[in-house]
Amino acid sequence: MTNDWWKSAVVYQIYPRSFQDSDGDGIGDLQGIRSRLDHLQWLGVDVLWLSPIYASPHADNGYDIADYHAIDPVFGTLDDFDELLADVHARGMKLVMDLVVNHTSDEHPWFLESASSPRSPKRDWYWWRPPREGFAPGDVGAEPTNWRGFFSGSTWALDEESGEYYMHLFHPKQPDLNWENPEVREAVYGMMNWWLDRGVDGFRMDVINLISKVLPLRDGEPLPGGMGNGFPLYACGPRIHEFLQEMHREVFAGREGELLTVGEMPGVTVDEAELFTDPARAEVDMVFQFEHVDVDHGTFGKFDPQPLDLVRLKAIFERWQAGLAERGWNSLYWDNHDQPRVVSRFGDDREHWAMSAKALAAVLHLMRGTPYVYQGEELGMTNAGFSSVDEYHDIESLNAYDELRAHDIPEERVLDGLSRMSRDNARTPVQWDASPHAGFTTGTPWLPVTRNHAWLNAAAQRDDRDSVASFYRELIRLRHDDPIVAHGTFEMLLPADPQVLAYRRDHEGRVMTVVANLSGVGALPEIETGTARLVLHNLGAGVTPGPALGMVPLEPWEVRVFLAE
Ligand code: TEU
Repeated sequence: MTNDWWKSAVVYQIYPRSFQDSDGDGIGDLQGIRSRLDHLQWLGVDVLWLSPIYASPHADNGYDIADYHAIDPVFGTLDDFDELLADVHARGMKLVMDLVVNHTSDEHPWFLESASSPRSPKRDWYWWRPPREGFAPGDVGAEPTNWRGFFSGSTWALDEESGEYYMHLFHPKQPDLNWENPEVREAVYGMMNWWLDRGVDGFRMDVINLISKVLPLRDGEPLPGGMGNGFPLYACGPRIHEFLQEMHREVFAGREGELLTVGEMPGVTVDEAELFTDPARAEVDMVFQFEHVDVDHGTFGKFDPQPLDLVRLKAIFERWQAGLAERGWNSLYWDNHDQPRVVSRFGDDREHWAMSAKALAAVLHLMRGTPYVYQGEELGMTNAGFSSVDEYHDIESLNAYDELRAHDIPEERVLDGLSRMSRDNARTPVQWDASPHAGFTTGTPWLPVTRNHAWLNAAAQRDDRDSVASFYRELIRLRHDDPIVAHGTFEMLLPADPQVLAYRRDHEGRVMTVVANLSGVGALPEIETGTARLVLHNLGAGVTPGPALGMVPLEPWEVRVFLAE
């Protein structure tokens, strides 16, 4: 296997809580995943990425880990894990774990020891600070810095016992580890090697670009609403490359060609990503950037979504494709457990549901990079359609509701933003069939199944060669079979066209042209494809589209892929 085998691989993300329940408790589990491996093998994916399955109090659905060496009982046991891993390997697939080491749970023994006393030998495993000078513990403004956290509110929580504060960029039950402490790094590397020695094939690294903070800790620039922007003081900090290169030496060295490592990096730039993913620097194989999934954020952020500006989105893709063309590598994704469903977000989940799901899939999968398919995306699963705040579970959404309402944003507008952007949209159970809970559970699902599962489900699509799932399967096959997809160059076409996303791939004299009308009205892209043959389209198996482009309008949401040999 070559060291960069992942360039022609496709990764499938499983959010275990919502994938398949096997014991009727309404929560997905490891044995449930085992029962669905046929679907994943049929789809043709190469790698499975499991969102966290470790022991956790689930304050943030498992991204708050209390024991890195234990499987949470809701998901099963280490034996269940070993059985799943053996099945995945027997089927020729790989399995990577979610590595959450910017923070632990506040119920992790490391934190319990650290918080037990200011003189604890583990006090310096986390970020503890006295109140701001001139303030008493608990005073308004006493927090050591003015940073606003990812889930609203301060990034500091007060420990009444000691009168000191501890840092948490996310939920108060997710205290940040102090990576300046070599004991912390050594413990993390030891845990990572324990999982790799168990047979795991790599890691997705949760917010890994946040582990190096600028010292000394200080206030960020003021934000509207009275807090400060700490992000420049903890994102891609001064020692981040040093830490990742040390991690590579201590964990990945000697395992080249076997593993896949992807760093989730909020706010990462193309230039930074080139450094992180340059193979010569031995840091990570690829990163998850956020520019294309932040493109529709409005005045008050994510929950103020704006209509898609396709020209802006194309410029983002073009910049990332060009920036990592020579050195480094892109990941390619629309969906994950933090993002709304792309067919509802950037497509049309009503009149042109299947066409738009397929067109969005094609333009992503045929770019240069490693594609990630999030569970249910291959079915064209849609947003949940929640209308009341009581239907939401996600801590980010619930905190955002409280914060926005506290700033007198009308409830109707807040609920509209939640219904379109909440992470819960991605966390409804996978829709396997038309039965009462879509075949996900025989119990009561922890989050309700979306009603359209009656017709939108895997069983209805598996044997339909025109289904969304069959289209994803064809895209994955194309990546496996034709090197132009993984290794071809990339050139964006029609950059200023507000409807059409088109680009050209070139490999050893062969040229692939992808042209997609990402709008609900007809388009007439000025693109000549000469004698190229049509190798893929989304008009249905029984349809033969008209002659080469430049002469024939594209239907709403029509995508065509041409190949000139
Ligand atoms: O997400 C990191 C992150 O940046 C998210 O907060 C994301 O920006 C936001 O949810 C998008 O609206 C990772 C995990 O993927 C997420 O599920 C966790 O909640 C978070 O880290 C803390 O571990």
